[in-house]
Amino acid sequence: MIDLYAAGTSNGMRARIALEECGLPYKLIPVDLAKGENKTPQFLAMNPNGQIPVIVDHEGPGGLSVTLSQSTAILLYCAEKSGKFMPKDPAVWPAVLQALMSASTDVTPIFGAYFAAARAKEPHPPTVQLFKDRVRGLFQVWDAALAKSKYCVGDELTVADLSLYAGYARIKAAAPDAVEGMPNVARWGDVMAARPAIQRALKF
Ligand SMILES: N[C@@H](CCC(=O)N[C@@H](CS)C(=O)NCC(=O)O)C(=O)O
Repeated sequence: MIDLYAAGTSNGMRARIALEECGLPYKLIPVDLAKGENKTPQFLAMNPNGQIPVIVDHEGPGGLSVTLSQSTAILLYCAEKSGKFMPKDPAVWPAVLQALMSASTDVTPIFGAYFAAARAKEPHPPTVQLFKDRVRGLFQVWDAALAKSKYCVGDELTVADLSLYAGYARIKAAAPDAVEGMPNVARWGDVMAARPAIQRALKF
């Protein structure tokens, strides 16, 4: 059994999507960020950065317990443990890695910056617009890629799709205009949203 400490943010969703899609048994332990539950001594012992998501796999490699933070590390850990969502053809792996990192390290943090700027006590409109334009720019590139393939990389659903969908779902809910007018992204988003595991994962 795996314990998942998370909240309904894009990083929290990424970890939960990974567990659900990989079919790994887990228990969700909700963490209330507004109440500072991520800064308690118990939580900091698991992740000194005081951030969700964190998993504790009581049956990790060699039967030992593993504590892991970083949503993309959790995603890759689950994929490796279950043998799912890694490309069958090793020649495709570099493209999947590139797509995965764009989804995890471009989309989510830039959206996080946009969200923080937009919700600041005294928002600075040009800064808010700058980050929103950056999010749009990233998704315009995804829209062009998804015009040519069913999933992020070819016809096979991989860890890259799971990562990108976590960011996309959050952006679509919180700032829909950042991703509107992109028909191929919308088509891919509908395919992902129809997956029962994704639907379970997004219910925080
Ligand atoms: N790179 C990390 C980022 C984790 C992160 O930023 N978590 C946020 C929620 S999305 C958090 O816990 N924020 C609370 C805080 O930093 O105090 C990951 O991918 O997991």
